[in-house]
Amino acid sequence: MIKSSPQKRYIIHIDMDAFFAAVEQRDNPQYKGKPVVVGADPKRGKGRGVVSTCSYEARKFGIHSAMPISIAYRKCPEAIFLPVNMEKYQKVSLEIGKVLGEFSPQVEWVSIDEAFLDISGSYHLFGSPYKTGLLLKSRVKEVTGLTSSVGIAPHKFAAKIASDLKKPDGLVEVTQDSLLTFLWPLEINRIWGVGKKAVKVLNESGIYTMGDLAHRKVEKLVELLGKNGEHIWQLANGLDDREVETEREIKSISNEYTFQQDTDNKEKIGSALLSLCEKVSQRLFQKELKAKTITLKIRTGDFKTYSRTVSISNPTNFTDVIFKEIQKTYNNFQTKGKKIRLLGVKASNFSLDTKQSDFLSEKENKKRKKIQRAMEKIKDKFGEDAIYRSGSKI
Ligand code: TTP
Ligand code: MG
Repeated sequence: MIKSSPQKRYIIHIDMDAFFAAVEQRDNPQYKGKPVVVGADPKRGKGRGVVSTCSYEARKFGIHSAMPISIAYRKCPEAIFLPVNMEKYQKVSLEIGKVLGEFSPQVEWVSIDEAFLDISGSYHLFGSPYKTGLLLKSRVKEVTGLTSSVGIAPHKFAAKIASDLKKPDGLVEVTQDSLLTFLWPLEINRIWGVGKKAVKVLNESGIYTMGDLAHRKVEKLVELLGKNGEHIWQLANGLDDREVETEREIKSISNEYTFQQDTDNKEKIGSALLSLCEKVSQRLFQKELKAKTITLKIRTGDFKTYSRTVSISNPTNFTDVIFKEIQKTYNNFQTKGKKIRLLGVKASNFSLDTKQSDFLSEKENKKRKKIQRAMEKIKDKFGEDAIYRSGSKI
């Protein structure tokens, strides 16, 4: 069923350009205009781990996020290789958050460097949706010294695609009238939920673009892709009524990780749990929330799913506190010799974080640095793909 169109909305999606690398170039002007790679230590091409991101100058050499660092080194040995300084990027992200708040009270963070804003009720203060986008970009530049790319559209799906089209420093507006002309020539892999497998299935049925998809019967899509088929058919037809969810409306924050192969390797399980806790903590921090309840989800190789919930006395958004609870819970879980297929960490039962500044107190900084170092070691050992869950496609 096609859902009825919601009332006229203007949604902005903003995504920072080459975020970690751009922050490093800003703080080290001698790196400006040069290939900069942020990620694992390349150790003259023999390092393990992956590229977190790289500057646009480095992208010209074929380097990209999640690429093994050894390959990145081979592609451009003269590049400037830098370690990930997550604390610094989180701080910048917080500054960006403040700027976004000037433009709308409805802001939803998707990851450390991207967010949606519903400007339907506020764009008139800035002239028009397009002018709002322009002003937003220039305020972000003014406050952080960084460039961003912005998409403006009647819904989240098109706004996210639009922000990506003219990177870096892009601004693309899609109006309700131009929505389908905008979407239909685009390839189907831009749709959330359409991964490599689905692309193959669709291609085999002669579906390559969103237009191809939109013109098929919805029943055909359901036949090919199951329930998700209906959702992507709606997106391709320009229908998306998902709201921009502000912090207070979010009931829980969770991240999951599926192992490439089911495992009972304690170190791999430990590193996945730590990374999941780090991501959940990062998102809590970003949304200025603290959680009172933490849930561990475990799926074993036989597809049975278990969840274990713990309450914590002092609401938190600190990685180490969450990780300690999760570790304890995992250790109490009886695997009965079964291997683990998936792990998930969920934080819920929120209270607003009123003491955000505590986060940056010296003591906490030291603690987080320690954790960060532990994570870097794990990344070095198993490769970042073992613990990084990207995929913020929408
Ligand atoms: P992205 O927005 O995907 O990438 P980007 O900002 O570096 O570049 P672009 O201009 O294309 O948007 O991710 C934001 C940050 O998240 C990125 O700077 C580093 C981090 N990240 C990883 O650590 N690993 C990854 O695989 C990806 C994709 C991102
Ligand atoms: Mg980005």
